[in-house]
Amino acid sequence: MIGALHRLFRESFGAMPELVARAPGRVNLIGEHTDYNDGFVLPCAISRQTMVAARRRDDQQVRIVAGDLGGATTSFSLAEPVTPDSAAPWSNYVRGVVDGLLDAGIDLPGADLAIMGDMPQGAGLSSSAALENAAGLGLAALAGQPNFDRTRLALIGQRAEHRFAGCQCGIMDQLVSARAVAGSALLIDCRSLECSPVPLPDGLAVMIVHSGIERGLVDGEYNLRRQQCEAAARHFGVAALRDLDMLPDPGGLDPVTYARARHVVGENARTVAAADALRGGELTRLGELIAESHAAMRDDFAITLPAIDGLVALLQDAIGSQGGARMTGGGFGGAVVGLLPLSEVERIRGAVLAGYRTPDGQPPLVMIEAPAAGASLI
Ligand code: GAF
Repeated sequence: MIGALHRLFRESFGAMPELVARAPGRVNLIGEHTDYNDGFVLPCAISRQTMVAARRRDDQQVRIVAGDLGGATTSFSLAEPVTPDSAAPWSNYVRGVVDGLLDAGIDLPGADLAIMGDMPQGAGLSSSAALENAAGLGLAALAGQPNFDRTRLALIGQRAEHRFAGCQCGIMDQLVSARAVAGSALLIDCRSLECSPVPLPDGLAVMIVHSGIERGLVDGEYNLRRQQCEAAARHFGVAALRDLDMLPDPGGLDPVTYARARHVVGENARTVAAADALRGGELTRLGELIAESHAAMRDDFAITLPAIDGLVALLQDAIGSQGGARMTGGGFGGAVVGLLPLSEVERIRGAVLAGYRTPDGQPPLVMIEAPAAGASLI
């Protein structure tokens, strides 16, 4: 990919880039919709990633070319306030990061940027967080800060989502893409932002199956879930649902909002327990927790779809008691994750390819992942 990226940069801007930054996508093993409730998540970074090649300019222009979008281009000036552009929505992640870096007092030069990645679109594997982090790190490096603090980088990416993309997301995607450790999942306390690597046991495979149902236009549902969780926290008199170890009686809370809270309170406990099970190599326990997580996302949080439930059931049946499967990510499409013995990969891949078809009738994309490292300059 790096050769193609260099070529794109040279053809677009007539010179070689000064540097290339990369940031990975992620798959969340467990801990869904807990991050914006100040809770726990257990994602790992994946080998699929986004790269941004960058070169300083002498003026205040920022020019961007997107290799994955047929060479689409856009530009803006640092001399004026940076704003979202509805004509090039793909560029809003970069615009938002530029605005965040400027707001943080980073003295950004003008820049030429070329973007390229190998993330499947609409799979819910955080291609936007990967783009934010790669662009942010590349720009910070151009401004003389190649070791820019990774937590700060993640917070700037999250700010870009909130202000430039309209998604009131939590911090999980940006933080794991910025701070992941190769070979490990990351147990993140989304209140303190403490990240504890949890090494994956030898012989455990992470399988990702893209349902082919693209996540799209679902920010409204996502933001609604967040509002419901915040309403539940207010009702129970806590700062965030993280503060509840046990679910209280509803006390007049409507059943839908109560069910949302039940998912989050249970999911926080499941996530901490799953990190322990992973550390201990207890695949059966891990599988049970992951199955409970999926059931709660389906029944209490209402973010799965019948076709996704069917794919998860297929994978769970094929895996049996040594591991488990669930939908991963924000919901309403995207990917399913399975944890299973490495020795069973080919049999289980075969079962998935034989038993599931995407909405356009194709066998699904199946990826076997080893946890990758967080954002870096290359
Ligand atoms: C999306 C969001 F961006 C994350 O912050 C997280 O809330 C996730 O959905 C659900 O766990 O990926």
